[in-house]
Amino acid sequence: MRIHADQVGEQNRRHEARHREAFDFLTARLAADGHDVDALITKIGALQIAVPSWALGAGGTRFARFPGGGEPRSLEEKIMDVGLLHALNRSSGAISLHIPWDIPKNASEIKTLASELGLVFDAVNSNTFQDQPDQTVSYKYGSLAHAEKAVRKHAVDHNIEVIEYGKQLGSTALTVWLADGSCFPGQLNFRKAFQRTYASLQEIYAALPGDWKMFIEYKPYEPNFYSTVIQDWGTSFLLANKLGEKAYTLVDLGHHLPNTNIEQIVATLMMEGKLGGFHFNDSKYGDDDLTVGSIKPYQLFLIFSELVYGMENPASSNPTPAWMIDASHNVKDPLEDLLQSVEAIKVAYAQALLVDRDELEAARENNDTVMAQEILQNAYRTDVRPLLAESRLRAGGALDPLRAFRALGVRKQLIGERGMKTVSTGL
Ligand SMILES: [Mn+2]
Repeated sequence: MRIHADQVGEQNRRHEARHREAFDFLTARLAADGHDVDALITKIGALQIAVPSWALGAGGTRFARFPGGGEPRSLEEKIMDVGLLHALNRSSGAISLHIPWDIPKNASEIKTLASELGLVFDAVNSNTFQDQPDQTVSYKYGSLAHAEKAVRKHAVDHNIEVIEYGKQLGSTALTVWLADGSCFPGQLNFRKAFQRTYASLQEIYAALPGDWKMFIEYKPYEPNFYSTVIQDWGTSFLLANKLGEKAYTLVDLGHHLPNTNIEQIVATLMMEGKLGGFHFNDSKYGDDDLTVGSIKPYQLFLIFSELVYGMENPASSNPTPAWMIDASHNVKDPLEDLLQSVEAIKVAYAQALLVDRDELEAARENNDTVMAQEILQNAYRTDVRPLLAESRLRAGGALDPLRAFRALGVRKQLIGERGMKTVSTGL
């Protein structure tokens, strides 16, 4: 199924009067505070967040999985689903593939379909955390860090194969996340595990095309519960620095121990020009992969405040990070969940754009703690949703993507086309 412009227009007419009232009210306030509202809307509209190919079906836990019906059965259908999101919010214009779950069998057809829907291919993701049915070696005790050279080589070759698939589709980045680590004290020689990982990554790095980046994702625990080889941003940063200028750290919001100050990590990585990728989700306890902004929206705002500062004051080699959602949907409709996540990301971004940087710096230089907090929270407490709606309207999207999704009966149609019992590849 596809959503057409006239369907979106029809939905928008129902909400237009209400939107206009809210937008005019906010515009007057922001303009009085010295903001260029059109410039804000342009920036908000330009932020595109990639959707991972594994997030389009129901996610499971190790206890159970409860699919909701109409899940995409193929890579083509996954791309169609991202196309539906993008038609509604005009902000999900990229898809991030996971190999081998989503191997493009006919790259040129896949590329054509994506471009018809206004989508590009974001970073490609390798998988060395599970054994594939035909695999001759096992990742049970690691992949790039494995004690046996044959296993390391298999994992290196897989990553190089992923790069080849990415090249066919026009991706320009490889994300490497390793489950490598140990479950029990004494199991692993930390130094050897690091050195093997570094050597394996060097081989993969050597296969990167000139215009590609490598994103190194860290995680403190799970599936290994005692140690993880790339456990934190410092280890990822160390590897990225040793590898070279095409290697960057990737921050996944769920990959931190409770109460870690993620915004400070972001600030440091951006200062060094080494923040390459970003995975959005939210969590209460661990890597819960919940809807972005559902648990800690203020933390998300503080992180975006540092991201905006970093982008406005770039290090010489600083790229704009690749934005991606990395979430799992156990009880929600995956597409509705993704619409909510994109909205939460853009709300935090828009609020961060409202921070008066000059006033904030003045307050900091004067040790005016009270005013520094006021400035941040004034921005955070602004209801910026009319700005997001206006940016969607100007881009041909829906004023209210979630309500349009329901009013258009998207899930019902998908179930009609694909059936109740379909299962999407992924986690
Ligand atoms: Mn991730």
